Amino acid sequence: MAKIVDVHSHVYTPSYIALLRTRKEVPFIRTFADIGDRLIILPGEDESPSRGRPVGPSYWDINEKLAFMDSHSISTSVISLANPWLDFLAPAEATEQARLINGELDQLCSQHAGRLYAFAVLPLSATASAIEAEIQHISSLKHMRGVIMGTTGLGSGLDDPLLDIVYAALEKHELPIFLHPHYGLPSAVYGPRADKYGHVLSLALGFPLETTIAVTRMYLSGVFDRSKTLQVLLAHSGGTLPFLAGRIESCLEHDGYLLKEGKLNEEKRALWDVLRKNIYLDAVIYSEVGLQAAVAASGAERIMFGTDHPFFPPLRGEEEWLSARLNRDAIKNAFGSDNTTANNVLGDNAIRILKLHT
Ligand code: 5CU
Ligand code: ZN
Repeated sequence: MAKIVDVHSHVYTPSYIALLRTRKEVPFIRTFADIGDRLIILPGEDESPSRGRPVGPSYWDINEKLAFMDSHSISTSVISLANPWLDFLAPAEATEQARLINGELDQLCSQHAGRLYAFAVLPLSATASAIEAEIQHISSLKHMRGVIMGTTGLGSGLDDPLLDIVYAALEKHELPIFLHPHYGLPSAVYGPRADKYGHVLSLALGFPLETTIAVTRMYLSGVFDRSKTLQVLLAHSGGTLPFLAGRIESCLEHDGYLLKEGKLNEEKRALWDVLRKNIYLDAVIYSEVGLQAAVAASGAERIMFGTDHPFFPPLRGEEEWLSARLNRDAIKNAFGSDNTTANNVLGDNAIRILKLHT
């Protein structure tokens, strides 16, 4: 029986939930008289008629995570704090919370050894050297297999040269970045009737485009030319990066300004090379078409199954989560009778890449 490993699985730890309950501004949890507890995290969500999403124990109770894993034949999950992580906290509080939450995550993994590993969280509002110190600490925790990061970096994005010492520390400790969206696109692009479309535009398009832009900026700024062994796991199969990589390369090769500035020299690695050596992609794409693009871009040996649990719960009380089934079916359909490759994507790649069960 293939081992299924979920590399995209979130928790809000008890201390983070307590923090969200104290807040009055996004992100926060509030109890409404008519609709109960709501998790309001996305920009502008406090003003939208949908009032975020219902929130309950599946977001924080590890027994619910384990029950979900059991009912979906998932043997191991690599859990990560969900968005917006510590991005909204002042530096001192972010630093303190990162230490606390990483300890909570590591302890949860210890209590369920072999079933849970984690991606740690970083205090990104703090200085690069405070972040570097937390990376050093994370590397001493037994169950940490990388760090989850949003797209803002130290405030001006992941192409910020000040992040080079963070990337170098992650390379040194062989900790991959799990790059995950949160902010989407400016709300104006969704138009004046966006409220009528629920969360569809921001989650289906805003999230993947945010990831695509963030990693393309990293690439264009030369992060992967300087940090040649940095590993980045892109959420949602890389947003649209696999599909757009050719266009990004072509625009680069046709840019007269960059040529004049000497930026198109031999040191500039091809995006295709970065995709095959520095990028891992989760398989959270819900269709064979998207998965095939991910495989074509990075190779099946760099793709890992995920669910995004506890987001996207079934709306009609079904036991099987549609989100998990679609991602599993996409793998089955993409690889047909090639069970070895399907099993690699379902679990064996994650075991090898993230050094699970060691
Ligand atoms: O449903 C959502 O808003 C989300 C979210 O915020 N983060 C995530 O990872 N998936 C879905
Ligand atoms: Zn997610």
